[in-house]
Amino acid sequence: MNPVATDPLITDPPTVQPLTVEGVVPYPAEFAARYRQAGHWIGATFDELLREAVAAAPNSLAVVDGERSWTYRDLDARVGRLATVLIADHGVRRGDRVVVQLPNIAEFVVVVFALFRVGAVPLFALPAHRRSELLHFCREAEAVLIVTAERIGGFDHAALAAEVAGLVPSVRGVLLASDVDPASEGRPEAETVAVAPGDLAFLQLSGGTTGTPKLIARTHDDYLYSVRESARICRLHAGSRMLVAMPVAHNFTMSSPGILGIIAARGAIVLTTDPGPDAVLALIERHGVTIVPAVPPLILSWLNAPQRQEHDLRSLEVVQVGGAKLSRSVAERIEPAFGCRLQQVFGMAEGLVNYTRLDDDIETVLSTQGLRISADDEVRVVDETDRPVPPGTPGALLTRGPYTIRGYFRAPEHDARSFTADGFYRTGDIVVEREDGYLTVVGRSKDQINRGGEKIAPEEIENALLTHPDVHDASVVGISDEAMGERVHASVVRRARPDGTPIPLRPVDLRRHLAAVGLAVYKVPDVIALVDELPATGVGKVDRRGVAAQERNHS
Ligand code: AMP
Ligand code: DBH
Repeated sequence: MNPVATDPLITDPPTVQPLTVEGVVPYPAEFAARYRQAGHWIGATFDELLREAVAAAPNSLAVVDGERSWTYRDLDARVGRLATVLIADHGVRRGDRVVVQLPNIAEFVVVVFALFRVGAVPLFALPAHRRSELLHFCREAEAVLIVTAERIGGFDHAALAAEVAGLVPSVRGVLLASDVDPASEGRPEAETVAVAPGDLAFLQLSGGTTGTPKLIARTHDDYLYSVRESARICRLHAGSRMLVAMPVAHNFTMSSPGILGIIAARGAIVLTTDPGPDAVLALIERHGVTIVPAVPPLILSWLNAPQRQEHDLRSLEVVQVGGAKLSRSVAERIEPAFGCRLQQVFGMAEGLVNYTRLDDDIETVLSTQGLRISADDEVRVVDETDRPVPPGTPGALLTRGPYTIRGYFRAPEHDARSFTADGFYRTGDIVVEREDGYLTVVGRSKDQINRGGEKIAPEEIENALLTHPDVHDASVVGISDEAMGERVHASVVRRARPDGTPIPLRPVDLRRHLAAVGLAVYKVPDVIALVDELPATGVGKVDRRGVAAQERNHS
């Protein structure tokens, strides 16, 4: 035997075996091989992404939050210290799930990258989530830790996290943002384990269409591919500065190209907890922001702010709008108002992301939601029987590809409905595809409300309303709204007394009830109407379109 080949110092290091987390639906082996061969999956991890940025640009600005600004070196030091704390003080191990509920503060970046370094798996909760959602996330994911801020927007998240931790046996503790950077200077760094590129990197949320929100498991390999390509498509560079005014944990602001794309480009992330025009316009000017992602209601509020004229916004290169359909009339105002390019972004946490390109003609930018990232994104536009429709004809969008999941986390029954037998995700969006592959979103077939980019499953709210003892029946629909696109409208039938008269119950009682059961703030209906009966379909199921039509006739 050749002694050289067995010398451990000169043989290839053993490749790290992926860690199996039960309930993650893998890509079929032949597809994984194809995506590797094509160079999409390069076998890297998010910790490596940060370490490369630190090595290449240690003194470049990485994160700005209020008066705090950190270089890549600063960020890396904080990540290292927190990784030690996570391992040594909280017993966090590779593969462990950790619920992260933080506002747009610098600690978010530290926490997420420290978890990546440890090989643990952040689950991205939104600040608006409450007990109902946090309980569900912790139970579904068997989380070991909750990371949150003491207060967000006046709400006591520390108390909520402590309550949830007390109710879910897997949760061993709560880490508060104020303890994220302990004075542990000089403490020896705990040893981190190797992480495989095929490992589960994090759990993202789906807007969902059922009673409980679904979790989306993404790997380092697949997500990094979408991040790198997004950074290229959006022309990020070392001088890019992204203002994050929407919730930073949203899939859009994480990856399209998001804060991860910024790190790939060695640019800077500017965070704000105030998405109002005063704060946003001042920050763009002060920090020379080049790119800003927004949902349509946000962009509208910035467009309509008279003080826009008073700010020097010339640093802006691109305003990205996505998450919900941007109306043409608003789209037309963006380039003149901000003096930069508009980019429409149509994406989903499940995978597929489409962008209008920065050199597209203005008509394409105004009238479409863009083109897929990758030539290997398979896009099918089909009729009710899953047969392809010709270009230019509306149809349901199905997709499969190198960064689109093959199934939700631990939801096999749901997967049977949300995926085709050959692994295409049923997006629930009705689109028109142009000959050249550009998509325009024209409607929706899924039972979901898109409230200014926040996705809501009517069934979840109906179930919450039905837990009130005086509610006999409830139906929730989206009604169209100028600013938000859609608002949440609930019709509620009260229980009757034995003499047939309804039990007194006011909308305000129901709002209180929904807050008490711990429903996320944005899911509480904008309108609650007390009605005598719900319109029924032939088979006795509530006719959602009927309720929406009734409502339109009233307003
Ligand atoms: P989710 O699956 O919860 O990540 O939400 C993704 C969904 O948001 C998509 O399937 C669309 O319904 C919607 N969406 C995202 N971006 C756009 C856009 N630019 N225009 C219209 N709808 C969008
Ligand atoms: O709405 C979304 O989920 C979304 C929008 C734009 C998204 O996930 C994305 C870009 O990546």
